[in-house]
Amino acid sequence: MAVERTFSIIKPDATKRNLTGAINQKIEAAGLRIIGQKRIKMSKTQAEGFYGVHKERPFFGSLVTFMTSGPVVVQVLQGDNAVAKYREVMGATDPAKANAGTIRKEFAESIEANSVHGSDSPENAKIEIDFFFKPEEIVD
Ligand code: 3AN
Repeated sequence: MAVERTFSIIKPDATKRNLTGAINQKIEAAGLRIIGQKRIKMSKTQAEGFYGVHKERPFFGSLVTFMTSGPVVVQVLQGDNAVAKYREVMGATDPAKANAGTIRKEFAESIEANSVHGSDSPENAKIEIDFFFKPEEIVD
């Protein structure tokens, strides 16, 4: 299997409840290595840029407000099949539909405040990593 990188965000609902460590434990237990990590307050411009594909969706404004409402932890994860593997570890977007043991099933509050983001393809992972990280901030 190919070693890949994916981009992760631990969202404000999770940092607020001190869940960074518990989420990192699930990530590492799945065999994914955290090779870049920083805690930031996302600006409105960053959130609007990052979620640009959802610009026309009815929840866009609310999503931007939520993502800028508190600290987030942005991460680069590396491992075999990292993109698909992390999406499995996260669980479905809607926590009510997420499988047992997933981050969203255990921790998410709602479809919006769903604790984590993970890239949906290797191509988007590269774009998202480049959006938030300088090369020297990633150490594998
Ligand atoms: P995922 O994060 O599982 O890839 P996307 O890319 O469809 O899901 O959605 C991006 C983010 O937008 C979600 N993580 C969630 O916070 C928010 N979101 C998605 N669908 C809804 C919805 N129906 N209502 C409110 N927020 C939503």
